[in-house]
Amino acid sequence: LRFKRLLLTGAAGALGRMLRPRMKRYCDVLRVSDIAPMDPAGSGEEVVVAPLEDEAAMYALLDGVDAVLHFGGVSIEKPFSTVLPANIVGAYNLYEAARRRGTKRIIFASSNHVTGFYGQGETIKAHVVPRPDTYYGLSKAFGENLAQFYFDRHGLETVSLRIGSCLPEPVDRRQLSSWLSHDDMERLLVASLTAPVVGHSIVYGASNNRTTWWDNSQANHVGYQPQDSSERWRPAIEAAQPQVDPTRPEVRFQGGGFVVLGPFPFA
Ligand code: 15L
Repeated sequence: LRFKRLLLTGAAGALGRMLRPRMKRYCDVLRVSDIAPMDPAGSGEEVVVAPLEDEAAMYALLDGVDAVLHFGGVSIEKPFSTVLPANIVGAYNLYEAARRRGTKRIIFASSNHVTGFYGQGETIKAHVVPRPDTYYGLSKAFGENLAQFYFDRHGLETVSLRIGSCLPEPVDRRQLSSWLSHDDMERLLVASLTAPVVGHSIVYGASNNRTTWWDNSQANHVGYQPQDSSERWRPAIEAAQPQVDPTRPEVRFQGGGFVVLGPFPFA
């Protein structure tokens, strides 16, 4: 697997910083962008400061790019006025620039918070009706719809990744189900970049955990095969965190603590 140039947006973020050295291995040039400070360019890297809400900057950013890993934008719940320019206007600017530049494929860092109001007792497939749990989750649902529209209208392909909890290791009970290891994140990106035909596909980004809420059978063609599992952390997590009241919203719903965040807390 070798691309001429990949673009990684959100390179200063937690996942961007983890992915930058990993994804460099799959391309001649890795272009990285953010609005926050980034490490200087190493060999085979290009570092570009580009606000997602700046249409001209995004058009310049997409020049010569084979595929995009879109990890830029707001990654947690914020007021709608903060989410709007970064995640909604920004996603539009990215797709419009990619269309005009002829970019072939975008891997979109979506989130499990698109479906955060499904219950932790349910197992859902990617094609269920979205039930966003936050303005943040709503903006990711918009990004997925945008991806579908740009595929249907323009043939620009996307794999939308409904990422669970991508951390070095799981740290709470919820993450025993939602955890995605860093190595599995890399496997997910490689599969998403290399699957011959994806159209617009949606894949939940979780490791091969024993407990899961997500059934990826509608995305078998992407070829993602997770290798890691949260199971070895279960005894320590369950001992340290006694079972909490199952009627509490953060325990009832897949979105966990997100469902009670923000300006209009769940009542
Ligand atoms: C997300 O979408 C967030 O970006 C991340 O910070 C985690 O909180 C994750 O979801 C999660 O649900 O654990």
